[in-house]
Amino acid sequence: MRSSGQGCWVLLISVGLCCVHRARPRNVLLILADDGGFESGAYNNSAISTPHLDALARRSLVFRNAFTSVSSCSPSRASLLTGLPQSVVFPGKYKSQSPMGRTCGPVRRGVKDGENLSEDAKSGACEGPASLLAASEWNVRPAPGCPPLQLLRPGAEPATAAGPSWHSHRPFFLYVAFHDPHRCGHSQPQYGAFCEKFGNGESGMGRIPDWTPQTYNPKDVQVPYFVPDTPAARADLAAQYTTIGRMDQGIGLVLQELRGAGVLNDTLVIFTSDNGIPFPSGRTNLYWPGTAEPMLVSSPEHPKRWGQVSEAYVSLLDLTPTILDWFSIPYPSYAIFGTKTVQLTGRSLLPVLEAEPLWTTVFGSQSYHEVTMSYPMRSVHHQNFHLVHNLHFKMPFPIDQDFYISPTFQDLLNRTTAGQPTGWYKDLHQYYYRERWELYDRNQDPHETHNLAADPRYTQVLELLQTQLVKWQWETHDPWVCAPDGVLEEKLAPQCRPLHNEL
Ligand SMILES: [Ca+2]
Repeated sequence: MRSSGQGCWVLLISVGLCCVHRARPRNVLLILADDGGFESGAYNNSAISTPHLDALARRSLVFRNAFTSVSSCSPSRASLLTGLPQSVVFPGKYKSQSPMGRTCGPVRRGVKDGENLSEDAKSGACEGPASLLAASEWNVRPAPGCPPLQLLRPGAEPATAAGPSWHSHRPFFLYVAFHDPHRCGHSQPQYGAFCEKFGNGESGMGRIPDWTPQTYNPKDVQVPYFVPDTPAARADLAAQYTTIGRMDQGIGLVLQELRGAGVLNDTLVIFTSDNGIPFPSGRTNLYWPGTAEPMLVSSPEHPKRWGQVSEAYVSLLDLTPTILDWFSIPYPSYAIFGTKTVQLTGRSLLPVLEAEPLWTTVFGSQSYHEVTMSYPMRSVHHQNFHLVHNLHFKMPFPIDQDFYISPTFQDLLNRTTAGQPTGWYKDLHQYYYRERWELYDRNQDPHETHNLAADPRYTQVLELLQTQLVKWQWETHDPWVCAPDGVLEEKLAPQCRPLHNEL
């Protein structure tokens, strides 16, 4: 499947192993949606058709409490690939100047215009998966002098066409990151708010030959609680559903390729998304809609867990240790800030494939989305409680260009200024102006609308979660650990020095 506009980009990394003694190599396929949520049959949405995700879920452990650690595209991917929170990765590479660079911090993320080609590819050996792909920033193409990879090519004969590459003795880590279902109305409005028309065969839209578009009646979509129930938002969701269908069919092609090549039963397949859906309280927020993610983990070695649901609280930060463990690769030891050795704070998910753990805590952090959107937040989920620390709570919450122009938000603005009912669970004033501490009991208040931080009955809970949060910030070398009422001074021993700024 060809991708829209900026398209999907595929990163293929061969993994050199020294310690694995299997007759056949273990592989990993990591599939990432861009701004994807729970719009799939796998998560009980009966209004959308996602047969390939649903089939994958039947071979997966389905996580109900999976969270991204940061609610923005690039920082999320940087965290995913490093296993480190965004507050570590981005300041480590860029200080605080350019948080939205389209790179992934200090990580060598693969191949870009040949500069990071594998040694195999440079030599023209064309052996092993690493030599087969060269990805420019947004597109995929064969490495120079190497045969084209059949993956995603319409009409390919899967097993034989994939050829000797898949039969290499070398294991692979295949990272397939779709552009769908990201919005594109701000950049390519001619294709629709979600580029849902791109490639559908209509005049001027081009045709993606291996995509059968699915269209939806706005009356039929399921409107999440955090989205206004208005005709504009329903039309927006219907467009989103169409692009999720495009991704779903793409996932089917990828899985069919691996199946045809005979490697699916050696491959750990993970599906998740980088951040919440691009609607109010979603992407760029640390509320539940901004950070809760679908996560399917399909292990061919753990069929007893197929189709089961895990309640464990897990994070995208857990994927790096999971993948390293799958390959029996020791965790890396290196420093970003001078002599401070970074540590993976995530946990391998492989034990969860054996038995349900009692994991109840995950952390989140957000500093920027666009460079003008400095609104640092930190959060912790602990059991049913969710704490958000809004460090810049005196400022209005910032809105990104992409979301601002969306039909849903424009309709919300117009209705608000016209004094009309918004059909929304909040109002704009509440959305823009937030308390410094927000504490929610998601058992009693799943929509996170009743802030308990100032309720004396929850003082102990508040203090427990605050303690957990600041401990995690110190452990992860968070430069914002003292904000907003102190300054981090690091000479001699790191400590917070008071600002006396009346906070
Ligand atoms: Ca994203």
